[in-house]
Order: sequence, then C-alpha cells, then structure tokens
Amino acid sequence: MVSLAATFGRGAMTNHWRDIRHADLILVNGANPAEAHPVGFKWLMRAKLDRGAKIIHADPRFTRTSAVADTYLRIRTGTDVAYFGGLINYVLENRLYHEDYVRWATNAGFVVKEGYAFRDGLFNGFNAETGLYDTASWAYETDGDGQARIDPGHPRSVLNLLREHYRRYTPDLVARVTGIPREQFLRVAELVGETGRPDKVMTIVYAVGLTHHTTGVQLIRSGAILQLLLGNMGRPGGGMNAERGHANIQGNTDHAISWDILPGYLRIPAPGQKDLAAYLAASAAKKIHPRSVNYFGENYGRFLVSLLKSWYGEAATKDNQFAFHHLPKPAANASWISIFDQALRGKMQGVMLSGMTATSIGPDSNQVLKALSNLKWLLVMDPFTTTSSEFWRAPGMDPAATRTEVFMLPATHWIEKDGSFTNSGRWVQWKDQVIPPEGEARHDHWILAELFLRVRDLYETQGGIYRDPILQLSLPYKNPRKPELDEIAQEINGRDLRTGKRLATFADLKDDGSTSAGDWIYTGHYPETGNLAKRRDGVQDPGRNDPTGMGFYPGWAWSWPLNRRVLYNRASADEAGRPWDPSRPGISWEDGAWTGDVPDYPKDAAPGEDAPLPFIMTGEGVGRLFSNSVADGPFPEHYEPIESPVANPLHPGQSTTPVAFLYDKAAGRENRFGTVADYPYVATSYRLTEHEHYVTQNVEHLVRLQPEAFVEVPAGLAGEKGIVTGDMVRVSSKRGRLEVRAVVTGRLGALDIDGRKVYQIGIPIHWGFVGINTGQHWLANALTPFVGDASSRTPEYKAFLVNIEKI
Ligand SMILES: Nc1nc2c(c(=O)[nH]1)N[C@H]1C(S)=C(S)[C@@H](COP(=O)(O)OP(=O)(O)OC[C@H]3O[C@@H](n4cnc5c(=O)[nH]c(N)nc54)[C@H](O)[C@@H]3O)O[C@H]1N2
Ligand SMILES: Nc1nc2c(c(=O)[nH]1)N[C@H]1C(S)=C(S)[C@@H](COP(=O)(O)OP(=O)(O)OC[C@H]3O[C@@H](n4cnc5c(=O)[nH]c(N)nc54)[C@H](O)[C@@H]3O)O[C@H]1N2
Ligand SMILES: [Mo]
Repeated sequence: MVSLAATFGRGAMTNHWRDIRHADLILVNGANPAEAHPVGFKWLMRAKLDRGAKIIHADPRFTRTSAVADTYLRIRTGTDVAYFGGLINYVLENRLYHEDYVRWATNAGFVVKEGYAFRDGLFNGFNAETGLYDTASWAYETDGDGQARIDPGHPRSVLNLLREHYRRYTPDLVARVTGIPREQFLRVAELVGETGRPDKVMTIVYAVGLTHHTTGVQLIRSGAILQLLLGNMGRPGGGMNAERGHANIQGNTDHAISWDILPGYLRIPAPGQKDLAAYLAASAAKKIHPRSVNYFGENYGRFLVSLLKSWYGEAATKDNQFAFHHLPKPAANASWISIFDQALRGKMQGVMLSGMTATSIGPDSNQVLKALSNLKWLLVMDPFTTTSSEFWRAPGMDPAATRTEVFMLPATHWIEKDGSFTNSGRWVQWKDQVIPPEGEARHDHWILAELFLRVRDLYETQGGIYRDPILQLSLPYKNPRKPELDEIAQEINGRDLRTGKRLATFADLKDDGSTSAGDWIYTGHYPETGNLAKRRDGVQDPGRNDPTGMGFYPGWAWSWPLNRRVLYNRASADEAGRPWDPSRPGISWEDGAWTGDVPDYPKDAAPGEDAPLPFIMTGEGVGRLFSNSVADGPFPEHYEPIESPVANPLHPGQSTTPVAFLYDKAAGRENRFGTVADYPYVATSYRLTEHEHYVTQNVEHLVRLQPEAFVEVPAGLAGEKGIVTGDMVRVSSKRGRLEVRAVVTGRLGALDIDGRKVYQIGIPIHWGFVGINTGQHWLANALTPFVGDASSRTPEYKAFLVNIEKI
C-alpha cells in the first residue's frame, strides 16, 4: 500500500474486481488468484472469455492460475523489478508509451534537482552510518514560489532520468536475473507495448508474491510506473489491482491497524512536532504545481482535527489544539518484526494478540517463540486456541523454562457478529450476524471496552503519569461497556457537531472543531439517510442499477471515497474530457458536467487550459514516475533478496538493498542469514486452496482435504537427490528446519540464472500444532528470515535459501 500511495496518493486497489473484465491484457505477478481469490478470479476469466483478453502469469510455480493463463513465465522469486524494468525499458526505447497521457498526467516533464545520482547500486543521499537515505534529497527544481520547474527536454527531466535508469534492463539482463527466456520476454513485451494505445488497456493484478520481499514496495512501484507510462491508470480495465488478503484487510488498513498511519492514511506524529502546525508542515503534501488540486494536502488539517474531535470530544478545543498533544509521537519503528525484536531484547512487558497468531505467521518462528517466552504476559483474544495461546507447546520448546503468563480471552468469530467488511475494491459491505455467540465468548470491541474502562478506573482512583488521554477519551455509546458496531460505524462516518447530524461527504469536514470523523475516507458511508453499506441494488436489475453498463453499480454497498468505483478516473478521459476509449468510459465531460462514475476530480471543473491536473491526491497534480515517498529509492532498482544464490549482475558490490533494517545485527544477536554454500536452493512459501492460514486446522472437512504438511520439490532436483513423492525430507535454513513429506512436481522447475542452474522449492504455510490432531508438529516459518522491506517492514516470506536432504 505504501507504493501505491507514493505513486498516486492513495494506498488501495485502484479499480475493483468486477472491473477487471474490461481489460485487454492482464499481468498477474506475485498472485495466484485462481486459488487464493477464486471468486474474484472469475472476472479475469470473464475478460478472457468475453473479450479475448490475454492473461500473462509470472510465478515461480505453475499454479491453477498459470493453467488458464495464455502465457506462463517461470520467474525467479524476488526479481519482478527486473521484469517490470525490462518492460519499462522496452516501452521507452520503442516509444510505445502513451505520449499524451504521460505529458499531461505524470511528472515526466518535472526537472529533478541537481545532485541526483545513481552509482554502483546506490542513489544519492545515502548515509552509510545510519544505513538510510535522506529522501528529501530526491526533489524537484523549484522556482521562487516553490513551484516545480517543468521542462521535458531537460537532461534531468523525470522521463530522461527514467530512460537512463532503465536502459540497463535489456532483454538479456531480464533473462539473466529472472530466468525468463529472452524470446519469451520479448513476446510478452510486445503485447504489453500495444496497450500504450488509447484503445487498449492492461491491468496488473498482484498480491503478496510481490509484497513479501525486502524490495516489496519497489516491486509494486515498478508495475505502477509501467502502468503510468502506458496510460492505463484511472481507466476501466486498467489500474494496479492489489488483491487483499483476509475479508476485511482493506478496512483494517484504512482504520490504521498498520503501524505507520492514523485512520484515513494520516501520518503518525513524530517526535519534535510540538504543535499541530509542525505536524501539518511535516505531513501534508505541498502544492507544487499551480494547477494541482492537492486535495489531501490542502485538507489534512480538517481530517486530523475531525479525528481528534471524534476521539476526545469536548476535551478537544481550539485552545488546546484539539488535544493534538494527546497523540503519541513514537520515536521508534513499531512494525510487526519490531515488536518481537523488542520482546527479544527483553524490552516488552506484554503483548495482546487479536485475530492473529504470532507463532505461526513468523518470520523466523523459533526467534518469535523466544520473544514470546521473554514476555511477562501474553493476552490472546481468539475464538480458538492458537499456536500463540499454546506457544510453550511448540516444537523444541521447554514448557518449564517459559515464564510468560498467558491469558486466553475467548472472542467471538466474525460470523458471530454484524459489522462491515471492506473488500479489495474498497466496497464497504455490511453483513449480518450469522449465529449467536457461544459460551463465554465476547465481541472484541466489548473486551477492549471493558479493559479500557477498568484501566481508566485505575487511573481515576490511583492517579498516574499523563492521565488525560485516557480520562478524556470520548465513548459516545448507549452502553460504553458494550458498544454496538452500528454506533461505531456512525462515529467513523462523523457528524456536524452543531446540528448533531451525520455528514454525507468529507468535503464538509472542518478544522475549527465543528465536525467529527473517525476516518475521513469513510465519511458519507452512513449519512442521515442510513447505512449505505447495506445497499444491495445489484445484478437483479442491471438496467436500473448499472446505468452506464460499466459495472459501477452505485447502489451496491458503498465504495470509499465518496462511492467512487475507480480511483483516479479523471485520467480515463483526455484533457478535453473525452474518454480515451469511448467503448470503456470511466467519466466524460458532457453538457457541462462529468458523467459516469463519481468523478475523482472537482465535480464542476471544466476541461481547458486552466483545468486542474488529473491526480488530485498528489502535490504535483500528476502520477509520480519519480517519487520521494519511499525509503529505498526514487526509481525502483533490482536488488537481490537478502538470501540469494547469485550476486546482482547490475552491481555485485551492492547486491541487496542497502536500506533493509537488519534486526539481529542491530541488536547484537548472532547473524541468522545463510549463504548459498550451505543452503543452495531458493525457497518460497504460499497458500493452498483448501486452507485459510492456520484457522482451518480447526475445520474437519478441510483438514481431511489437506491433512498433512508437505513441501514441493522440482522433479529435476528430486532426481539428483533420489527423492520420490512420499519420502520424508529435512528442509533447513540458517534459522530452523522442517521434517515433512516431499511432493515431487513439474510445477516447479530449474531456472537458468546467469548460466547457473537454480532450483526453487515450494513451502505451503498452513500447518501448526493446534487444532485437529493429525500428528503434525511444525511451523513453515521456522525457515523464513527476520527481515523486511525498508519502508513497510513486511517480512521476506517469499524468498530465502534452504537445503534439502532425504531422511
Ligand atoms: N485458500 C486461501 N485463500 C487465501 C488465503 C488462504 O490462506 N487460503 N489467504 C488470504 C490472504 S491473507 C492473502 S494475503 C492472499 C494472498 O494471495 P496470494 O498472494 O495469491 O497468495 P500466495 O499463495 O502466498 O502467493 C501467490 C503466488 O506468488 C508467487 N510468488 C512468490 N514469490 C514471487 C515473486 O517474487 N514474484 C512473482 N511473480 N511471484 C511470486 C507464489 O509462488 C504464489 O503462487 O490470499 C488470501 N486468500
Ligand atoms: N511464510 C509465510 N508466512 C506468512 C505468509 C506467507 O505467505 N508466508 N502470509 C502472511 C499473511 S499475508 C498473513 S495475512 C498472515 C495470516 O496470519 P493470521 O492472521 O494469524 O492467520 P489466520 O489463521 O487467518 O488467523 C486469524 C485468527 O483470527 C481468529 N479470528 C477470526 N475471526 C475473529 C474475530 O472476529 N475476532 C478475533 N479476535 N479473532 C478472530 C481466527 O480464529 C484465527 O486464529 O500470515 C502471514 N505469514
Ligand atoms: Mo494476508
């Protein structure tokens, strides 16, 4: 999500599932939708069957998605930047990009400030001592008013630097790095290049096969750059379509379960920001083009103040800066790996887990287990016992040596409560409770409310340091111990505090304390007329419910922002407001108004020379080919996974990313990365259709379908090692080992990487040591490395080194 925000201004799937049927070409990278998103996958099939779209699937494994793809590319895991970079180079060198679009809707013509450099695998601004880039050193030249200089012919224009950067990504280099044969790559490049025409459109579909890498953010950004060059962003059938994981993971991200944001993608305040003005100056994007709308940047203060009013109610006043000082200003990173690193260092007293099992999800579960044993207490809120609530029973653990006190609070499962799910396509959909809770289980929000009220009582009776944020928190519910999800949905939507009425749009939010909103991007989903997430005007009457015939179905649920179905849809039409492809319009300017989807644009802004630029969420007003909003470089560059069998041919001296944070090293712990000498094979981990992570170990029917753990071994390697299907094998990494059965398969195969034969081994993730007992006792994450992406810190689950032996 970091990469999409850095490129377009918002971190979300740009289109939606149903929209994929409008594509002519579908690149699927780092995703296996036929098995992990089988219901959504039907829209890829509709594109293929109804309009002859081609599907290109790049994956280390031949999966059920590959089986129905037109082209399957066997790619080495962790190398998609080289693949997308090769496509970018092909499109630029052959002038196949959509020139009008690129000139109008991207920062191609912006001039980059002097000092930009890329040498020996490092961009300018690198500080070898801190291991960080100064991202502010990646900036534009500006005039006296702070407006960016625009000169497409300048040697340091973004387009010229981009061309220069990707010139190295020749078809031969792509083959050397990814293992995709040159001729096959060129055939795909030709198809991709055709979608630079206005009457063609391509979509990129991806999931965690791209995010689970130390280069995850840049892997995705390289696809986004390609899509901007081809003019495929904002258009029906186009976009960067992130398939999200759990049913409500999009809602979860929107409401800031992620460590690095507040609800609605507002930044977490940083140390030193003494007041609201300092926070806004550091957080809100600046308008750097006279025709940029900069909607987010200009309204940042309204969204933050409305959030503070929602949290602190009457206690948030103009005089106290709306209680801005109540917000924590964390100095340290608080990502998943960081939490367990802190526990390993003995700096964490307790951890609360809700709807997530730390032990199973890793990475480096042996180290995570050690971290859990270092805690004073662990609280697990879950409908089932999990590998975390039972962590002292994990393989290799000595229960007597574990001091951690574990509390298990039975929580209701989402089937047992109502509430909304926000799907990948940003549709907020309300659901009903299916079955009543059993036994003593309580809803998560009731458990949290009860805990909070008891803590508040303690502060009230016993005092404590800085009590105000606790004592002043607003709980505007009929029963604060048992808030209803309906009440919380209304609170998130927000109100006009003078009238008490719920707002219909975030355009009405104010920074004077007269409005509240728990998450500005959801303002409008629950106006005075009712909960729009409950709407179900769908395919029962397409004539009425889908007036444009484009599948927007505006009366089906509610899609953030403002019920808009395709983000950045101003770019679906040309400067004059005519759809690039009249057969697939997003919005169009007709008779003095925008028609079609809800415009991602000021609704009465007419096209013309002075018209606002199309990407309203960036300070530039355009999509960013060059961006300073990521930690590891303004343009994506191929770096090898932290554990890799080969050196990076682009810059062997800087083979891996220079900015991944190495936790063990920083903490003075022993190095836990292996080398190819000891661990000669590449491994990747993934899902199977029959299981949902770890929770389905409790579902008898599914356990019967996939009862036993296994690893997939390519036939060639199995032949070399004398392994046949059903043999027990030991798979080991520097961090741990698994003893499981082997499945010998043609789905995985050898790659030719720079003249060297590289095998990849496949590791499904789903087994543990709780649930229905099938004699399994292992954790796939025993193998994975304790390291993540430089910006998002998402772990490198998808590329690491192992050895395999027959036992
Ligand atoms: N049946 C089922 N469905 C699920 C889930 C489940 O547990 N079970 N989990 C849900 C969740 S939470 C999520 S996040 C999604 C994830 O959905 P997906 O990302 O589709 O799931 P994975 O199987 O982890 O990985 C997808 C593919 O990425 C490939 N891959 C690995 N590394 C690379 C790489 O570097 N480049 C490329 N091009 N491909 C690579 C893998 O071989 C794999 O086939 O699935 C959701 N859907
Ligand atoms: N090696 C490797 N590791 C991975 C991945 C990988 O591809 N490879 N994928 C990663 C990804 S993308 C993900 S999302 C994680 C998934 O990891 P988890 O989120 O830990 O997996 P689940 O089994 O889906 O766990 C959800 C838990 O929530 C509980 N639950 C369900 N409903 C509710 C509810 O309403 N309230 C509460 N309190 N609990 C509830 C379930 O009982 C279950 O125990 O794994 C990650 N780990
Ligand atoms: Mo996920």
